Amino acid sequence: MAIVTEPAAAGAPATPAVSHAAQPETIDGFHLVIEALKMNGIDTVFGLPGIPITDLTRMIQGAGVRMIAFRHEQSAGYAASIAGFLTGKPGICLTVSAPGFLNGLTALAHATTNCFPMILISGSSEREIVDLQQGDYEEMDQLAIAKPLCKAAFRVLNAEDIGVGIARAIRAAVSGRPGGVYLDFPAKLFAQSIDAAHGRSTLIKVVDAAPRQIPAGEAVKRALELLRGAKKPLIVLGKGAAYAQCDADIRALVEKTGIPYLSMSMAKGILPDTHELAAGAARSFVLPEADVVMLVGARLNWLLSHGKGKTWGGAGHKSWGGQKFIQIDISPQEADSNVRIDAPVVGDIGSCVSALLAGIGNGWAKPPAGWTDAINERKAKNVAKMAETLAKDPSPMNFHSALNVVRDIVKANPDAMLVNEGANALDFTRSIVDMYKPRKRIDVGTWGIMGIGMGYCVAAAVTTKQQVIAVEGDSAFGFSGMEVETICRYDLPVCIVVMNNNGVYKGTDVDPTGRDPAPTVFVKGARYDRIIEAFGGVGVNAATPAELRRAIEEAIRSRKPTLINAVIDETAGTESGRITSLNPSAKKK
Ligand SMILES: Cc1ncc(C[n+]2csc(CCOP(=O)(O)OP(=O)(O)O)c2C)c(N)n1
Ligand SMILES: [Mg+2]
Repeated sequence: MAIVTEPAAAGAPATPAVSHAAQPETIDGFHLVIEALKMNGIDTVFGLPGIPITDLTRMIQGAGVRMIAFRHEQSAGYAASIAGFLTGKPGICLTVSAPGFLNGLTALAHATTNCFPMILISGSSEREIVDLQQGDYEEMDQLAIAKPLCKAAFRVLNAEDIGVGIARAIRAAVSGRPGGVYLDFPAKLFAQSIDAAHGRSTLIKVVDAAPRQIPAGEAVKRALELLRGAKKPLIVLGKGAAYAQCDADIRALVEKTGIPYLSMSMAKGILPDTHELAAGAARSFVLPEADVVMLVGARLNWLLSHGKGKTWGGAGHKSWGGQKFIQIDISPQEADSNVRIDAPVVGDIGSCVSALLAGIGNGWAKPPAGWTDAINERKAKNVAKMAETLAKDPSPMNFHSALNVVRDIVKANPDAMLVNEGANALDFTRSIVDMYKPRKRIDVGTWGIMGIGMGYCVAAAVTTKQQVIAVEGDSAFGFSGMEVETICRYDLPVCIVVMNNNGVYKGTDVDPTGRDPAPTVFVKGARYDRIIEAFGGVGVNAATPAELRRAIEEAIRSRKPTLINAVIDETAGTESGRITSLNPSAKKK
């Protein structure tokens, strides 16, 4: 006998219209969402509860999926974005309507810009009220707002469509060039009850979510011909190469061809920074000198001076330096974005690199010794100069003497995750601290964004289970500092080193009128270490490299949440770190 089930009102259980038979098993939107996520291998959700998703966060936890609750959605979003980068699965961030959604949106845009797979799932208010602009609780047309900031955006209105919505979101996030996806779940969706067997039959386990994209044979041949003719070849590894998780093949590509390589910040460690073909210490020599440059998952954006100008040996600030480029990228639209790409190789990086390796075979002629010798000479000189600087022990401690400690500790703990943000605190760490393994360094990314710090720490600890070391500018830390409570609450092995130079770039500015503190300076001698003590973590004030070393080593030994206030000379930094020239006012000076 057929039993008709009325659609449930929000929050109310479904009522059978015929009562003299056993009630059919029903399933609601909450559970369909959770089952769809679990079915697709989602084991962690980052978010912050509130209407209409409070019960969802509880049920997620009850269903055995890890629900990591933050103090601010932006941190939850950054955590999801970097979890996506580290695992290749979409990182999930769950937020409440309007303000919570907006707080998560920066991270969604960041994920899209950085090509990290992430899904922002947000509860939203009632469509019929929102669309008539009748002033609902947290009213906002979230789908429309999210659209320009993500790769795809979907709204699900019916419980039967939850499976399709989640499947589409997963595919959009991880296939092709990964990115951020927005999924809008209006409050009513969660309470809809439908027949359980039917509901479950609508869920989709996504098959081959990120299909391989094989490059065309002629594209590979064209690239190899160009590379074969090069006298001064160079490989540039970007974070796309790290994301691809084809580390052994990338290493083989470098070693079989003998071509020196540069690693972009988050590509450091795909091959160890100490590898004989690492050219990072001679960057300003190899970029203008190279004749053929092979970009592997690296875009010619501002971080590579758009592939032109003085950095590349061009006569003027926008002129082409004369290099020929091979670009391996999953997006066919990436080539020619800034300069001519002579040999685009379009496909997923794993497939492209293995196709190149097949074409290279054995016995590839190494680049002329003149090229590699000249690089090695520059490297030796710069490494010696750096060693001299690092050996100094000034008082107060400066970035170099503090980071020399971090450098040793990362060398001794190559599996540790390194989170890094700030200006000087970022640039000096990137150049001083060598990385030895892939996907260990995570930082401000394409935008040079402040605020990723604590969210990244949480995600790195949760997804990798490794020790996390965060090197944070004191300004950078402030953007997400409240999440030290989250780190303590989940008892994560995170050691935060706040490079405290009393401000943004430096702590020395003054208000010319003498009224207020200058916009770049903070409370002098602040004790960031005391913040973590409020939540039961370990706080240490370190004024010397020896104190800093002892504190980090103890944090690693104990795996306790630790915050070290590293007292740095407030005069040591420079305006904007390495990118002073991007400041219009600094340029005029
Ligand atoms: C979201 C965001 N807001 C502002 C900035 C501008 N900004 C760049 S670096 C920086 C802070 C630099 O100071 P700090 O973290 O203390 O590093 P330091 O140079 O002092 O080591 C700021 C505010 C940014 N990059 N991102
Ligand atoms: Mg600072």
